[in-house]
Amino acid sequence: MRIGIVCYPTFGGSGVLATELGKALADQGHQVHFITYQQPVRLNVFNTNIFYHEVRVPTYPLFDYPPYEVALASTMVDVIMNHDLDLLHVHYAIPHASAAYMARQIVKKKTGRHIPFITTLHGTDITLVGKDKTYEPVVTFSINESDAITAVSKNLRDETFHSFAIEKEIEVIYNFVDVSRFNKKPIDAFRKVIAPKDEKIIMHASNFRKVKRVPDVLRVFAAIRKEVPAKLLMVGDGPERPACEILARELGIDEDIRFLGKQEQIEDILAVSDVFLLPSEYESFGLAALEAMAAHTVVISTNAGGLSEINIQHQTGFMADVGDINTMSNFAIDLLKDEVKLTNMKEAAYQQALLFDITKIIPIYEALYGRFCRMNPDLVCNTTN
Ligand code: GMT
Repeated sequence: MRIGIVCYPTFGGSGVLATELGKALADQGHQVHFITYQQPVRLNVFNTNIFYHEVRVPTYPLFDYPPYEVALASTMVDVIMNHDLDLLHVHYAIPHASAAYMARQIVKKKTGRHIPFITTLHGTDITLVGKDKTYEPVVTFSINESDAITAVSKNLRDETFHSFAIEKEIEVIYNFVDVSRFNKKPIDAFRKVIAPKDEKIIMHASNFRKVKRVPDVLRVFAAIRKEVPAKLLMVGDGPERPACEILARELGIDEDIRFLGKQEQIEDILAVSDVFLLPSEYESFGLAALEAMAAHTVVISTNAGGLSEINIQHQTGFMADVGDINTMSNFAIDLLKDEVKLTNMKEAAYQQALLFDITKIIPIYEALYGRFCRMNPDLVCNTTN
């Protein structure tokens, strides 16, 4: 098949997932065309089946806000027509679904062909941004116009039905992880630099937005550090980072924390970590947590959103209510003080991650695409448009 993938090219979960999906599809022999404004950060391989089409957004003095959605829809039309795409798969509804709708209408008018588009909902496109009344009508319309809609967890599917007037089925296709990439031996020299006295290593990775509640990471770490010698690695960057650096100093824990910024080799950092903290206000899925589990790192998180669909309480990790710093700290302290429990739980986390291995999820996407491929004799298309 010839598949167009539209996503944000950043370190965010939706862009990472979309890129890993495209790479895996290319390995299966499909031709994959990424359409976005920058080379996706995880698109770091050479594969003759992968194409990258940059969306250029020309500026003009009149434009206070250059019209990205128009440029994106036009690029989609160009790629569909010149590379004879079978379908588009857009990740994150805003503005990708409405741009895909527009591209589909244009191609239909020009050629009479119906180019199906599948929209995968990822989280904040629904729970935070999409609900805003400035965006809601367009989001509702373009989700409903999608030929198929998928959500990355049951929780996100339910949230979508709850917040929007959705008229068709939303299929849940869980996010995945390439376990073979994350199941790595720790690099001893790296561990020694971070934790020279064999301290436990705690880690957090995110985009440092409010929804991640990064100050809670620091407060949980401060409590752990009183009981267990430990170091904290903070991976990623975003608006809350400067305030967190100040808070770390105020809490007197800054000497035991390293802010590492954005990192591509996250698997090497996870491999030396014992516990991954994710105290988010909401996570539709928590791809970062799944990657941690695949690296034998125990996740201690909130029970918000879809996190309980991947992590099993007391078995593969721990969860507490949003803001319950005490409970998260106590879980971590008990675990880190008990070497046998820690080893067993790391293994349980890894076994759980195997259920979400890339090899299990890719065929589900391929089957979904197959339903819309023009070769399929039972073709299901939203042909009313
Ligand atoms: O977590 C973020 O803020 C980034 C965001 C994104 O759209 O890139 O992540 C969302 O999609 C990920 C991939 O499906 C999920 O694993 C994250 O849980 C989800 N984030 C939220 O729901 C806050």
